[in-house]
Amino acid sequence: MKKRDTKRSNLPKNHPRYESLKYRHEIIEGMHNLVVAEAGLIAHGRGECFDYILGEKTNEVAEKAIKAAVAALLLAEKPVISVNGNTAALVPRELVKLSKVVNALLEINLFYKKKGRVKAIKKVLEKAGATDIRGTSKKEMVEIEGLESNRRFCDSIIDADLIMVPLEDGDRTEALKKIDKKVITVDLNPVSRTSIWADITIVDNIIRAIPKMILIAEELKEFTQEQLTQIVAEFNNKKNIQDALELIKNYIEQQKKDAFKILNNH
Ligand code: PTJ
Repeated sequence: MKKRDTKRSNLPKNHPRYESLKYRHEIIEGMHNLVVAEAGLIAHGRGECFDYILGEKTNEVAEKAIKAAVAALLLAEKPVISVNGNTAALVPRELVKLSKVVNALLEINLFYKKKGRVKAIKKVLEKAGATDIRGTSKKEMVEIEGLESNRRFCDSIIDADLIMVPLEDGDRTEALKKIDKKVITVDLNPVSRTSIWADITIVDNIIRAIPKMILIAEELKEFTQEQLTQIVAEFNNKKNIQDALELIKNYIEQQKKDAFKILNNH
């Protein structure tokens, strides 16, 4: 039987889509190591599609949300960053760094239950430098009311005032809002249920958003509580989601024009 090609170094660095191939590779490897759920590959593909129609860059709309999210994390008393398979495979070191800069706990919380997954993700986070990882012991867990999925089991999330839930599947943000939690998400789909329900929606790729959040956090750490409160108060999530949709519309219009120029010259 042919051996699986596991080396990221086998990807041609001069390939025009090297970055995208690199992250696909991380997701596929993550699936082989139990970190990523099989459905995580499909979720990644959906993310790639939205990223494409956003121009594959962090735009000014995302930057506004990132600033508000970091300010909210710095203001929170008990912030928690929820970690799933895709985020652990794509940005493990960055998640750990962000949790340290904003003083948030990391909690593993999975939609797809499978023996060995929590252990595999814990290992990845520990390798990335995490020392205090929540959500690893079923005995410590409580259930969030009104939630049917495996995400209902949580540890420090139940006591948190603010939870960051990147790449979510919908139901949980709604359930968290019903128990008065503040929610931040990173989701390339501006109209997913999570995006609509969250208090702060960062419409950006997690691979760009988390490093940017770390940079902004280093800067905002020096701000006073009043200054941070003002940043959060001035942010309007509804307007930001509308602006993200407007950017997508404009990008597609431009792509249409560019494609027609080529097609008309065929
Ligand atoms: O590890 P688990 O078991 O907790 O499962 C994780 C996944 C992601 C499989 C699970 O939460 C899921 O099925 O999510 P959905 O319903 O596919 O939603 C994920 C959302 O994240 C979608 O709106 C995607 O567009 C978006 N997304 C995917 N990749 C990225 C992304 N957003 C930001 N950055 C990405 N790289």
